Amino acid sequence: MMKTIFSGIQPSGTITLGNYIGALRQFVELQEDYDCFFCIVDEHAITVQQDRLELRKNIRSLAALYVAVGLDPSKATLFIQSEVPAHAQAGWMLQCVAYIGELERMTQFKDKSAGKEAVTAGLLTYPPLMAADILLYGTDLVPVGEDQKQHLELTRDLAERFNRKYNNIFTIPEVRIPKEGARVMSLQEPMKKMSKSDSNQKAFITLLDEPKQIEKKIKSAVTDSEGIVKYDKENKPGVSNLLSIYSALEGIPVADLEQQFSGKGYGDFKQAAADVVIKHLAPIQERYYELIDSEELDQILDEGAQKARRRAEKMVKKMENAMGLGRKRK
Ligand code: ATP
Ligand code: LTN
Repeated sequence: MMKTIFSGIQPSGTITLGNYIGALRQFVELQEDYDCFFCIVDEHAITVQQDRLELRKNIRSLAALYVAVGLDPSKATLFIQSEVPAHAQAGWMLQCVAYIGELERMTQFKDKSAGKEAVTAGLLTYPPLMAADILLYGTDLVPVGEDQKQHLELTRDLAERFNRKYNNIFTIPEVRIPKEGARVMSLQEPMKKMSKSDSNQKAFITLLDEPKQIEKKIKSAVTDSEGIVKYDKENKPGVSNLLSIYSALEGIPVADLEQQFSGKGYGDFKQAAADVVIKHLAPIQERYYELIDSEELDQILDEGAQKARRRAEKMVKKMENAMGLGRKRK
């Protein structure tokens, strides 16, 4: 039987080149060989305050981008998390399996709650909901960027704990992290990951940025004063990040790029990197604008939700049964 893949992206802004290289691009390859579920995790997005109109816009925009980068609804199931109630139901049951201590140790929780006066309970219980997303589909493999590794380990722990305490119903999922570009860094603070919710717009490139914006952002990317195009993550994080982006998009090894740009300054290098990014995003953007207001997109999401619901409801029943919720049914 075909193995199952699940992954999700938050509609917390327009997705970045980091999300694309670290996650989305892998999805497109994987749909050929796996039974894939790709979700727009809007319930995860509301763990921090969102503007309702913005959120609605970002959900639709992410759906259009899923299709625009090449995900094919006849091969992969594309859907919105909140349209499949099983996620919230299973999320609650897994919250009752998770321990507060292990949730407090999650680095994403620590980062996102640092310095905040009011932190929602949802931000803390985000990982059991993520575990629910994954476990509901009997997922074998979860393709994500490196930052999600810790959440995947917790998902495995929760699945094993549930299997031990209640009934052996969950498949233990494996994580899949890309070799190249697993961690695209901020253009402004290259020691930090590129994030779509960064307050500095110049720190990230979104998939919908116009060529002029892309050029401007890459030209103002923080580098160093050495003037040598060389990969050295410790001492030259900015240049190394641009090299990684270039290499990941073009499939050219970093060593070849170093050679190609030896003796050239950062100006030439940055121009070439900007051209590569613009070239890769152009066809995606063209397809995006065809889809964004189309009925086709609604149809894809309706069908995706229906398929996901059918599959996820079965697992919710098994979970309820294992835990003794409700009444016994034949
Ligand atoms: P936010 O800034 O709202 O926390 P995010 O940009 O970190 O969001 P997510 O929606 O949390 O993005 O992540 C979607 C996918 O993209 C995940 O698989 C994640 O690992 C991957 N990803 C996110 N940022 C990067 C990055 N800088 N480099 C590589 N992969 C990334
Ligand atoms: N936590 C992830 C988004 C996410 C996810 C998932 C990824 C939610 N549910 C299930 C993979 C599988 C993030 O912040 N990138």
